[in-house]
Amino acid sequence: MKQTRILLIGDQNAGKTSLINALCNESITTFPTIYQEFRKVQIDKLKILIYDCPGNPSNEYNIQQTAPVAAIAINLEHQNPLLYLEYHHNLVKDKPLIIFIGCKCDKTLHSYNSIKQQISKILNIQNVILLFTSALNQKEIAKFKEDLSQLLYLSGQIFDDDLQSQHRNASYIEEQDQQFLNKWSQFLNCCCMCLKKEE
Ligand SMILES: Nc1nc2c(ncn2[C@@H]2O[C@H](COP(=O)(O)OP(=O)(O)O)[C@@H](O)[C@H]2O)c(=O)[nH]1
Ligand SMILES: [Mg+2]
Repeated sequence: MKQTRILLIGDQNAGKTSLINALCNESITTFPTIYQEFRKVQIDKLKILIYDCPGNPSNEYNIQQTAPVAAIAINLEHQNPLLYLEYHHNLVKDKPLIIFIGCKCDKTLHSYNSIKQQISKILNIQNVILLFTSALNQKEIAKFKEDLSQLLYLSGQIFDDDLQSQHRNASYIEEQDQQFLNKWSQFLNCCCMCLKKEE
């Protein structure tokens, strides 16, 4: 088994959590992410740990994660989806691999090439790695999985799972914390739902 870690950031509502849900065969989400969550995605023999970040960076938003890969989600539904691109890129520009993910491609008027060119121009980088996908389209998700795992293998940013077991304690504590936080976030989501109903 091989594994890697991805820090997933980008504007609130870009479709980050829905994309992870789709990768895990879960339904798309309608609630904002409150706390940085730690999710596991399996693509064949590659285990990917994805840090799903809330849209607005706060104290809880830990950018200094051990993830060697950063993914910046772009909301293709927006007329100007690259408004905060520079800001997000600045947060992760030290990562060895940065990829851009155009989310909600089922709902866009932007073309792949024009988004790629704009990213290149705004950030002044030559080799922009851009993937388009839609959490609503199974075909798109299957293609995304294939492209993502190929990209990760090619980049060399993957590691033997044995390495992970040497740090079993650290990883175990992290996962326990995560389970606790996930419960909290579910609880808070329920509260939000109740408040909405009362309004
Ligand atoms: N049409 C369409 N809507 C999506 C897609 N992904 C997410 N959404 C919707 O966009 C909104 C924000 O999604 P969410 O995953 O919470 O975004 P996040 O804040 O980046 O985690 C939700 O209302 C989702 O239902 C997609 O691929 N296509
Ligand atoms: Mg979210």
